[in-house]
Amino acid sequence: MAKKSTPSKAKRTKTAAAPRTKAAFPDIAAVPFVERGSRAELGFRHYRPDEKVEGKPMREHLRFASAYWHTMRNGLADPFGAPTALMPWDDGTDSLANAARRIEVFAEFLTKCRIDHWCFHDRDIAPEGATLAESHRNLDAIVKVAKDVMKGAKKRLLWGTACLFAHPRYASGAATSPSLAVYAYAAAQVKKAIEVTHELGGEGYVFWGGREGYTSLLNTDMKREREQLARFLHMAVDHKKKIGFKGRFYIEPKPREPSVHQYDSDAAACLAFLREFDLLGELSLNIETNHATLAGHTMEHELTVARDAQALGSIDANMGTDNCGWDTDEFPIDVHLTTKIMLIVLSMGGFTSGGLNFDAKRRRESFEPKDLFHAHVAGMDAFARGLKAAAAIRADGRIAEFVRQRYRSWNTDLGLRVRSGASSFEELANVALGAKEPSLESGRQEWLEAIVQEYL
Ligand code: XUL
Ligand code: CO
Repeated sequence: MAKKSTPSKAKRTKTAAAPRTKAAFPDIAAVPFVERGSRAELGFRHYRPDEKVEGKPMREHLRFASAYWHTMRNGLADPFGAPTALMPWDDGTDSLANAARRIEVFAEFLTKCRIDHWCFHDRDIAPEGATLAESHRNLDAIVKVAKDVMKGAKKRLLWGTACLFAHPRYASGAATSPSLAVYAYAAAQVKKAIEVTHELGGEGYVFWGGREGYTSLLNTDMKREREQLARFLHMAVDHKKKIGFKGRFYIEPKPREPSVHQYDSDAAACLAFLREFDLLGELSLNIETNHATLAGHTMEHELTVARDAQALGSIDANMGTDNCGWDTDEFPIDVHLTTKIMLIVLSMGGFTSGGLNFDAKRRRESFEPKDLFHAHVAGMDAFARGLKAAAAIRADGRIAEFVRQRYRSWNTDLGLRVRSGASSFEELANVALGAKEPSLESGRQEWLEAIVQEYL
């Protein structure tokens, strides 16, 4: 799928010209707050940034971010057809002036859409040069612009990352490439991406293993590749400490696409990898809904696995089409889904450095600039509703109480002895032999689901 920018060698200028100031969305003002049932075309029905839920403003619970790669660089091409997105501010070149202009447009979008954070890949904000050194220079020039513009707009960087998947050099992987030259190139790119994320005040840095996997085991030494990847991450951690970057590192699980199998296939596989290579204290997980679905899990399963390991760092908020099997990156508009997500986020006491990044794109048919607003507003309202519903379910308390009661036998002396490791098979066998047949209690799933329904 064509969700990433591909490097092209179009017209290029050497310097980032001063950005033009003309509005890119002249007909759109800051999205207003309207009442539920209002016929206003654009407006938040549910999201109220300053309204408190469980004592904290919604904006601090939700920490929304927009993804630069989708909002600014996704032309909405698909494997069968050309881009459709109208981007009147973009002159279609790979010039630095055009790249600088896009940053300004993005800040205008974030401001009008009331989104506090952003996320980027290095190659989406600045064009790849003819050499690595030139790519670094391009990135520096645009980071300078972004630092100024985002400071002026009061927008914070949720996380940065490096694009290690679009360029042909990474066809066989980056940190898991069979070629040491490619590995070194990837290290240089990630080193730089961490540095500019630090420069931009980033609160995190994401490792998504775009091509860190395999298509055939006939040509792949999986053991070696996983060890290479672990070394790569250790060096990244060392570099982070060396430069004093305090942001959190995240791994983003995904089972396949583009590879047939990717090493970071799901939350459990990532946690096992981090434990195996002694990285668990250094990296948390960035869980994406559509990746959970591709892994054959629900989003709440993936979030629960991460949370229970104290490793739930951030969320890429989107959803997929159930019966399609592709990473369709749709905006999350399912309130049942957002409620379950927010139940888990609230249960761990909220995000710290993480947030809800809309790693999502409009459908190819929704090609007008205004559709960018509709898409984000729909996602934000869905999460505002999910947050309120989750808080109401917690205040109701029946579900939590049911779960507590379901495990009550574990609070007896015997239960505590088992949990603390003080019991044995002998003791349990004696208990079971001296007792009646254990009784079974209903799991009441449908009743619990009905309670959730009450709050949607
Ligand atoms: C790909 C994906 C990426 C990561 C960042 O499916 O989700 O955009 O979020 O590289
Ligand atoms: Co993602």
